[in-house]
Formats: sequence, structure tokens, C-alpha cells
Amino acid sequence: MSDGYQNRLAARFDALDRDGDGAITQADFEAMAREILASAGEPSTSARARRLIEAARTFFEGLSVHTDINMDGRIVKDEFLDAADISLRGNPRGFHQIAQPWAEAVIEIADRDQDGLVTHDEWAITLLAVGVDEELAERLPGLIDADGDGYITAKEILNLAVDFYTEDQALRPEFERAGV
Ligand SMILES: [Ca+2]
Ligand SMILES: [Ca+2]
Ligand SMILES: [Ca+2]
Repeated sequence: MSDGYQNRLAARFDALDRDGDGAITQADFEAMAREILASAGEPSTSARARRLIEAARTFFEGLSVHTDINMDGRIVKDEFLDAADISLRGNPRGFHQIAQPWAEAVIEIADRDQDGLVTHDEWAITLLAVGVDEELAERLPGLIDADGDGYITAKEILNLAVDFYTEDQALRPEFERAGV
């Protein structure tokens, strides 16, 4: 495992541990989902809000299968880093499966005007909601929009997320800090 990969995942752990209690839990993922809903002005009772909260649960459970070694519902940092090294690094297909429902649900919420397309501005709002700083939130959408059509798709963010969690080599600096 490269130092770069380890540092990237360690920073990711700190970001995912929303309540800072030293472990990633279901509650942290729910908090992240609720922050995204709040940023979009989406009531948490709507059908697509419920899909997001459900997807957060599925994402957490998927990660747990790979990382919560003692199965106590709390992923502590050592478990997270050891398990990422063993079962996520170099396993793009496995991570893709874990993260796909989440990527699709987040895209659905990010599409604030519900026209079926997520603009760069819409995606920047979502990035801010998950803790990306303003300067990066402005630049990232242009980099994530791989086909340059002006819209961010679930596939485009999934590709980035897969690289983020599974690629041992350094990513471009913006992507190193990008995690969703
Ligand atoms: Ca926590
Ligand atoms: Ca839209
Ligand atoms: Ca695009």
C-alpha cells in the first residue's frame, strides 16, 4: 500500500466520522445524507429523500462487510485502513457495487430543479454539503465531468469514487481531496 493511498483513506475516515467519536457508524452516514438533503432544501420525508437515506444505509453496510472486522457496527480507523488495504485497494468492481446505489441517490437529490440533469452548479452545492471547501467545490465539477457535456452523472462520480477508494497510485491533487 502506498503512503498516498493510506493518507487519502485516513483523511476519508476523518471526513466520514461526522460526529468525531472515533468510529464510522450508521449514524455518520445518516448525518451525511441529512446534510445533503438540507443543502438541496429537500424534505426528509419525500420519496427521493427516503431513497437517499436508504442508500446511505446500504453504503454503510457494504463498507462494513469489507471493513468492520469484529462486526460491532463501528468501523474504527485501524480497521478501516487495514481492510481498505486488503479488500478495497485494487478492487474497483467490488467498490463499484457497494457505492452505486449511493451515487445514484445523491445525483437524484443534487438535481435540485428535477430536470433529470445535474449541472456543475448543482453538483458544487452537494460538494459543499459534504464538507468540500469552496474553492475546490467550484473547480471539481469541471474535472469530474469527464465527457464535458456540462452535466454530472452518477457514472462520472462513481468513476471518481472508485478511483478514490481503490487506486493505489496518486490521483490528480483535486481528486485526492474530493471524496463523497
Ligand atoms: Ca462517528
Ligand atoms: Ca438539474
Ligand atoms: Ca458529463
